[in-house]
Amino acid sequence: MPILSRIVRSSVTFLLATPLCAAELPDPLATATGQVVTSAQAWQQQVRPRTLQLFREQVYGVRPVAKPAVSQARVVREDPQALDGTATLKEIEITFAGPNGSVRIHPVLLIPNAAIAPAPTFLLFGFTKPDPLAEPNIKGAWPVRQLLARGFATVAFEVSEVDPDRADGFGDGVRAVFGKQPRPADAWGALSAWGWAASRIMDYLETDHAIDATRVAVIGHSRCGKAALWCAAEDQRFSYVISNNSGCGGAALARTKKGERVADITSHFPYWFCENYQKYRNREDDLPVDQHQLLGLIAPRLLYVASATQDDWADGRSEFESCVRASPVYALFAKTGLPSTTLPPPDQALLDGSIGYHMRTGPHALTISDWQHFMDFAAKHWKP
Ligand code: GTR
Repeated sequence: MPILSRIVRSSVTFLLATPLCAAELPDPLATATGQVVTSAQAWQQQVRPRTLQLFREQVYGVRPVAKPAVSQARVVREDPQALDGTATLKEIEITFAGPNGSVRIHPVLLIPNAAIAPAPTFLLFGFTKPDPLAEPNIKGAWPVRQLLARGFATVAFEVSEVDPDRADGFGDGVRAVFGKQPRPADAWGALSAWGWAASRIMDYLETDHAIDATRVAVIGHSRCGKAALWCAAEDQRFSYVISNNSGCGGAALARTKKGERVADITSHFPYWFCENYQKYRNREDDLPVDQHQLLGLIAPRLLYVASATQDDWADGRSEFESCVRASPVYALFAKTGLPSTTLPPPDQALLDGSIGYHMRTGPHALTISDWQHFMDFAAKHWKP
């Protein structure tokens, strides 16, 4: 887009965004006919299925298969004395077989040896091969020792093992195993494929007696934060979802956000979404849904959205606004979503509602300090 129109557009967006009038966004409580529901049951029956379907058809794509008939998980390596004897490490191999072949992924699970009961677990969508011995790095930290010390188990997988994170990756991943050619305009994108694989890891966790499958969180940073949100919208077994700096196509509002827009993300990363999403380039107002409704699909479960002060591309203010706009769904379940409608000062976490939030000082990254808040939120709300 020419620079001038970009500037004009973003200043208009800014004016609209402060304050934002509720009528400009789809109502997360409205049915197809515009009727606003007033009970959790009515929302579950009349709003949730339709909202989910709209996100499938227009944004992330429709999954061709739920749980595959042939999906095998086995522990290929076990070390009961990992990390100086503090943890049991299990390397798991999961094979997905479909009409066009098969794909294998290798998640790594660590369980605290000090646990006396099945452990609550953080499942990380990883950019790289999971390595519990690596120093947590700035792109997608996995602070294994800190998690274990607080009694959490943790499992990580590399998203590219599921479906390669590149434009021409369709033929090499799980989407090719189950996909048909030509691909329909609502065929699933890579974000959905990654989330689908996390659900298959959940299938395994449900069989592991060391894990409390009622307390499994999915967490991802940036593109993986988008994938984690969509994963938990599709699969309600996850009781907690964490989106770190997920921005466009994640926690931030498509209509009013600054920084990255639908036109940007679908030019650089078209394969993350279904093809239909491209219809909304420079036409976000025509989207039948917006991202606060994605957050609403997590209700009444725990949700944490984290932003960063220097991450203008993701737009932390918009991520916060989205949490505010999702909160009426939590209210239907007699829960407080976000406990405040005012953006908190940097580094001050809002932990009292069922939606947690903080804006960390610094750049686009997943850091140990982000994780501390996510663990604090779990310790506060995640009761056995
Ligand atoms: C950016 C992209 C964002 C975000 C990020 C990442 O370039 O525009 O939407 O997902 O990459 O995943 O690192």
